[in-house]
Amino acid sequence: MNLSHIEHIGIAVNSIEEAKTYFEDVLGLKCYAVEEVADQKVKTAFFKIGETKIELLEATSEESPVAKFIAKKGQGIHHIAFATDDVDKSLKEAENKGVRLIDKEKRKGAEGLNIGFLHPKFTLGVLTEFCEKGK
Ligand code: CMX
Repeated sequence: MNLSHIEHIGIAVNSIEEAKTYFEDVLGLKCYAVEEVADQKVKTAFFKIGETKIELLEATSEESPVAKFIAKKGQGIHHIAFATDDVDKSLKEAENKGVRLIDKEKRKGAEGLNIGFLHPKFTLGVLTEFCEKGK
């Protein structure tokens, strides 16, 4: 599988406004974008460090996967996203190796990226995402 780097780490938070102060005031990172992804029922905030981003995730509805995650586990690391040159191909490869897919094919995520998720029950409990630059 042609993965190049960790594209981002998603962190579920109760409030982006409150969480931002830790990343900005303590770690000295700069929030460069805030975006709502209606399809995923989340608001996101992005910070960059090297090639990797931190994506803060705040639920916009009680039905959001992030709201359910926080209700069960509290705030914390929600998913890890790997950069690939072809999300559909990476999903197919994972499926062929016995991993259950959440997404059968790529869809649009934050920042115009194409994304696809693997089921955490098949990835050692770590929700895993593939990302590629939007085509
Ligand atoms: N990491 C690890 N495990 C997770 C998880 C996560 N982020 N989210 C849910 N789970 C686990 C739950 O703890 C639960 O485990 P148990 O059965 O042992 O209790 C199990 O998965 C089922 O969880 P659930 O709360 O009943 O939720 P669903 O089955 O309805 O959905 C999942 C789970 C992973 C399929 C769903 O959250 C999903 O489709 N996630 C992908 C999309 C997403 O998370 N979008 C938000 C981010 C979008 C973005 O980055 O832009």
